[in-house]
Amino acid sequence: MKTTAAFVLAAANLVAGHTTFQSFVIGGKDQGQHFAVQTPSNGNNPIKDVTSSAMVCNGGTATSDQVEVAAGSSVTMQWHHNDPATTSGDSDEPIAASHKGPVMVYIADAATNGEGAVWTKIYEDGYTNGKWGVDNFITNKGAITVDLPNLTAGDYLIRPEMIGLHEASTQGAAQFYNGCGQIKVTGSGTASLPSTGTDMTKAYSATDPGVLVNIYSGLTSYTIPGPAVWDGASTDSSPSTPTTTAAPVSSAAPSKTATPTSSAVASAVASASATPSAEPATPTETQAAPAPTSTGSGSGSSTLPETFTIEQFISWLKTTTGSSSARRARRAHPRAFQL
Ligand SMILES: [Cu+2]
Repeated sequence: MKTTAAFVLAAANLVAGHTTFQSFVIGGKDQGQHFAVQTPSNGNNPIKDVTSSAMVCNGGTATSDQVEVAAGSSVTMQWHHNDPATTSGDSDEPIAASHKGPVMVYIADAATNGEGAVWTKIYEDGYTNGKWGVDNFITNKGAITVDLPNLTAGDYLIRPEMIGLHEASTQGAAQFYNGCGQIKVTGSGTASLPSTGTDMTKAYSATDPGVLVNIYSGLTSYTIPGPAVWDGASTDSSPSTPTTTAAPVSSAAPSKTATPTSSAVASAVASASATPSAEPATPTETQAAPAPTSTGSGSGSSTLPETFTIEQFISWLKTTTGSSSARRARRAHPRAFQL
């Protein structure tokens, strides 16, 4: 397969549907790519080890730029499949639709650098009436909008996160995506974050019911992992109580209007240098999807021979793309085409 590897990897790059947090939208205005948004260290690839230090800010490094937001106002965090965004003709923008799972947002005092038990959950959207947080995220074109608590003025890190559960019936295969943004909260808010929060390297376990879960078996409810959403007032958060969302959860419907007037404060512009790359190679694909015949390797259409010409490869790719079963297989198994 020496001669084919490059082609297969190229094809895998087209279908690996990951995502990253890339910009703030304040008052309807995009503040610029990676302005006050830390650039992840590993492109758009997911984290699979829930104890990884990348669970804090996706390996990003703090920069001195911030966006200003008024306490109690709404903040929108924009994600894209590729980094930098390739929005036109990218069917996996902002994330592959196979990546069903919850969307959550945490906040911490910026002085902590996000390290330790310092994070407070302020938003979550799990699984409500058959819709996942990620489904709503796709409907909103990759925008996650939250109303900030009435926080005391100061510097904070805000950390949106989502989990791709499409392979999560295998332990260690859930895909975690997070990113950290740097905000300066203004105004005369009075709510201080709870003194003890959540350590993001200990927030989840690989066996949490919301992390090790088969989403293809007629799920009727889903337990969002991590702490409960803070009520915005109490000084004590409850870091160990996960929320089950059969019923709608608080602020599950993101509002789209950012009414407060807020301006971006520029002291530096973060560089957007992360290059998307293929997900690390995994030799086995164990997820049982609803369509048992979907193997991802062109079932229902032509098979690619061991060696082939570019023309053969292109025509194979066309038959594969045109086959609905193969397309479904790709959606359900985005890594099935990778080596
Ligand atoms: Cu992905």
